[in-house]
Amino acid sequence: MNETTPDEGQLESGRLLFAGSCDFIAAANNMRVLPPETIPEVCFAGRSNVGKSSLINALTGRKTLARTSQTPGRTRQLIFFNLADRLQLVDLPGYGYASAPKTDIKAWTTLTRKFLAGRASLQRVFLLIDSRRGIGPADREIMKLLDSSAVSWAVVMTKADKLKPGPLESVCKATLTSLSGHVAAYPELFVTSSEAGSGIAELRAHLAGLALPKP
Ligand SMILES: Nc1nc2c(ncn2[C@@H]2O[C@H](COP(=O)(O)OP(=O)(O)OP(=O)(O)O)[C@@H](O)[C@H]2O)c(=O)[nH]1
Ligand SMILES: [Mg+2]
Repeated sequence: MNETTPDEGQLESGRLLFAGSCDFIAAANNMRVLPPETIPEVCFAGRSNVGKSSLINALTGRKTLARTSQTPGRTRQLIFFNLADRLQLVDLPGYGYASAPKTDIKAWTTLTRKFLAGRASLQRVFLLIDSRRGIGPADREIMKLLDSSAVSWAVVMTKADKLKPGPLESVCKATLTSLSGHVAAYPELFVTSSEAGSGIAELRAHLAGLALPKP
């Protein structure tokens, strides 16, 4: 399976980045109230309930930093977290929640589109895909949006603990195949479980490569 495999030094850099301070900075529901673009940023996008907030909690090792929920559509704003003034993590509202009012979907698309297109500090978008579902129609729409926004993006498979190794490998293969036509897509997958902790150290290592160096 085409998974990222960082070396010991990169793993250690990732560990150190996330061992430092992590602070909630801002919650924004429009472009006028976004925090300043002072340090590199990465954001987490994906369907409602895919596990964006849980992933941020697993990365930061803080169980209740980002609010998670059984109810899809919990995160309705762009939530900014600052890691030791080296990297900002942005938790985006989920899309594709079937019973969300049309106006909500439109508001999400408008705000997210603006954010993705106009945020100079944004280094990478992580598109989360539920391992049990694979890429769906709503994800394909977002992939198109990401391609047109000129920001590089990578896929993170979530909830890997829910599948046995064989089916997990199949869904990862199919996902990688779908990525091949997207030039701005990182050609490897991050396969994670926020519940079991798998793949989290590898993703931290990758994020450390996008962060400002340790002072
Ligand atoms: N088994 C398992 N469950 C997970 C994992 N990650 C998240 N979940 C569960 O999935 C549900 C949704 O998780 P959230 O992190 O709130 O999802 P979200 O993408 O932030 O959702 P919205 O904010 O609504 O867009 C919760 O019940 C989590 O406990 C995982 O790795 N394994
Ligand atoms: Mg959330």
